[in-house]
Amino acid sequence: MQGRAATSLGTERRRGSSGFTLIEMLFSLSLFVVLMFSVHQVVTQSSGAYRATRASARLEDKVRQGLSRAVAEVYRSGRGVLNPDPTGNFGTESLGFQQLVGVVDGVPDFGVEQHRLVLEYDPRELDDGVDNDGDGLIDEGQLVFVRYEGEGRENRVVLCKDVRELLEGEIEDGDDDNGNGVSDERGFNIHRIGDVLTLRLSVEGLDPDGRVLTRTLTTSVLLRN
Ligand SMILES: [Ca+2]
Ligand SMILES: [Ca+2]
Ligand SMILES: [Ca+2]
Ligand SMILES: [Ca+2]
Repeated sequence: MQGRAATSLGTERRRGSSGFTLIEMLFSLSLFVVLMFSVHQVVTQSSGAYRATRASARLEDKVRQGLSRAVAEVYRSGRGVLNPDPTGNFGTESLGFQQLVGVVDGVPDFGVEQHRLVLEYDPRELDDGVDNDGDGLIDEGQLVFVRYEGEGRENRVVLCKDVRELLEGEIEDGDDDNGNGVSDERGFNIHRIGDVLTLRLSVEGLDPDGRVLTRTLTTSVLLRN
């Protein structure tokens, strides 16, 4: 009895001096490690989700801005000054046009200056199915506005980069794979039905894991006659 009492008193003294027994400390430590690991996982997952959301939002901004800039140039055009007239099954990715400069006796005056919206391959990219410039995108293009085409004062403005080679959901097979009424359309396409000019744009980017994201936007403009 005396021995057990001495042992018991010794345990109490060890607990009293350190606050915890060795087993309690090990248990606390392992619990702490598990908790920290869980917190780290949650933080990593939420920052990954945050970066993915940011990448998606940037791409949506990009396609919206690109298409808005194209519309801002073409909305002052008229049905009779489109070259080529983008009707039929295919529309066009290169549209020449004139812009309204005034109205004479109730008749729109489109002037003589020629402008163009055109989808070109990125200058560092070739049409070869390979990512030549190593940015993770294959055969990507850029949407260009050519002001005063063919004149000495001609100037070119890139309205949107990283344009998809073909519009989202489309493959080059002569058919309308994505069901939008136009066949084999490029990543930028203009198509006319009656007085309505429809512009379509698909852009690409990479998510934080390097996967290709695509965003597509379509808008329509009512043409003047
Ligand atoms: Ca590329
Ligand atoms: Ca290429
Ligand atoms: Ca289509
Ligand atoms: Ca097709």
